[in-house]
Amino acid sequence: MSKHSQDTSPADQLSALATHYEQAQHWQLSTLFDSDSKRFDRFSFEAAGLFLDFSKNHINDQTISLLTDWARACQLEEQRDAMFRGEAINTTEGRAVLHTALRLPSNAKCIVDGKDINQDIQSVLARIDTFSAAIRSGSWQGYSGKRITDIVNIGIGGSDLGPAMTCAALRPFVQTDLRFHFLSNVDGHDIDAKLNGLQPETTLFIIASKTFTTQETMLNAHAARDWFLQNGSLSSLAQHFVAVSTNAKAVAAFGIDTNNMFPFWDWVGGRYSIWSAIGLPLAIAIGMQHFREFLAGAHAMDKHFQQAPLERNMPVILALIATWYRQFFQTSSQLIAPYHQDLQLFPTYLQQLEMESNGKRVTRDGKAINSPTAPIIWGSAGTNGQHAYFQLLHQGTDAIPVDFITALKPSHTHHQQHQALLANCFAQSEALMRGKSEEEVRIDMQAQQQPEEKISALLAHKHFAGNRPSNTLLLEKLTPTSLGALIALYEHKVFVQGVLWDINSFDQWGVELGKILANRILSELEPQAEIGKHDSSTSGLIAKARQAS
Ligand code: G6Q
Repeated sequence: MSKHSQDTSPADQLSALATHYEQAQHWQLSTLFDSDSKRFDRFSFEAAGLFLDFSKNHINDQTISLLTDWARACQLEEQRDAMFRGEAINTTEGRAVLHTALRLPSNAKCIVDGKDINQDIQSVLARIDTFSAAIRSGSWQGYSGKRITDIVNIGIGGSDLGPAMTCAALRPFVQTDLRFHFLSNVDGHDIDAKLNGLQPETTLFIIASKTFTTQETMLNAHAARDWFLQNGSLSSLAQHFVAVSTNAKAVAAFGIDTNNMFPFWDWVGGRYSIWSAIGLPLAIAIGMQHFREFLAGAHAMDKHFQQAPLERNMPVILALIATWYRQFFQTSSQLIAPYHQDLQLFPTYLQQLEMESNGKRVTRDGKAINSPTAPIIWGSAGTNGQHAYFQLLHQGTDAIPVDFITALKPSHTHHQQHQALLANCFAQSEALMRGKSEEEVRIDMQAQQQPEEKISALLAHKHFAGNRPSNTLLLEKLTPTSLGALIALYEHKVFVQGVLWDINSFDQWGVELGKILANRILSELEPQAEIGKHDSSTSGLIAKARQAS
């Protein structure tokens, strides 16, 4: 920490960083490695069971010092502590942000407005425990006396992505005689695809909606109810439909017994809700003991985030480096590359977490932000991406920072595949960083006795500029504990970036306009309905749909 970083303004720190960038933009990553044999040791550390190598980045000690000074000047530590204390930091919705309380140890206290909210949390967890155990053991039966074999989660956004991603990620821990399905899209094709082959007598529906008013979820829940009632009776609905919501009134109006409703609270944001009753499908899938390990993994990361110095604080380092690129190198996207097939949905999950949280252009006070904010988050499981879009990473015109994520120990016995997976993961970050000079291409081609004419023609095509940055995150193994820590790591990374940009990371007003217009257009799609005023494109499309119906 430089002497007065807490007393200087964020603007001062940014201008110091801008001056530093004048040099840093010319650094070659390969030279940084060649001139410092200890670079890996200096720019890597372990936290909450995860290991982060951030050495392949355009940073040196001074960069980290300037970036952490900037974070201090933005009062990161104070704002972090305010979140954990339960202050209403989601100012536009007047809400506290307390997903971290959901993963506290059972005996911890979390006093908010004079009340220990952990008592409520633990009592919901106890109900999840009882219910999930009953489904897993088969003591909870469908209307014909058979055990439940298929669980369909109906929800969207934060009420879908967390359960879907985690159930996929923890596949080896899922009870083998249970199948999980995630119905989210308001698209009949999705309903048909998900319900096809299911038997009403052995199917449980979890209607997951914080508000219990979301159009897609409500339409799909009613479709599922109708499908069920073709065979089952109204009186048996309680054995086949449960709800996860904050809205008991709407749950009862839908016809679900509120005894079968698992509540959560308005201080749990949708995209931060996997730790709440929204995690019910995961608890059923992996059992309560594993679900508690998942919560404990996240809690370990919470402690690290609260206690570690900023220079050795994993979410802080991830956030600072990502913001360094976005703000100064003007990178526009960030690739998430999990080299673990079970993490295939993790990039999609992070897409919501980062882009919905920090895809904003005004500060918490509503003033315009003069720098780029959240980048585009994208990605899919490696090695598949290597045979598709990695070409652009290596030789395209944009530099795209990558987070490689892999596990040192697999949950399978295919040793050769595992070694090949790791080799590819490490090779990609090396290739992106080091590249291949024209001279190296020439030497290779000459060694293969290629004619000079061909060498000249292909030199530019086979050249890799390199100097492309990445982080590598290593998990010992993908387990409930390490997955919990991994998700919490990115949650806090997003929080830190929100602080740096002075964004409210916990609202999402940008999704409202489309919802309102969709409702208006919905009524206009009816054949006789009057079509309101639209641009010619929208009116033309509505007319086309009406002609086709
Ligand atoms: C998440 C968002 C959003 C939300 C969905 C579903 O942070 O708020 O993705 O989770 O719109 O909302 P409901 O749970 O209320 O149906």
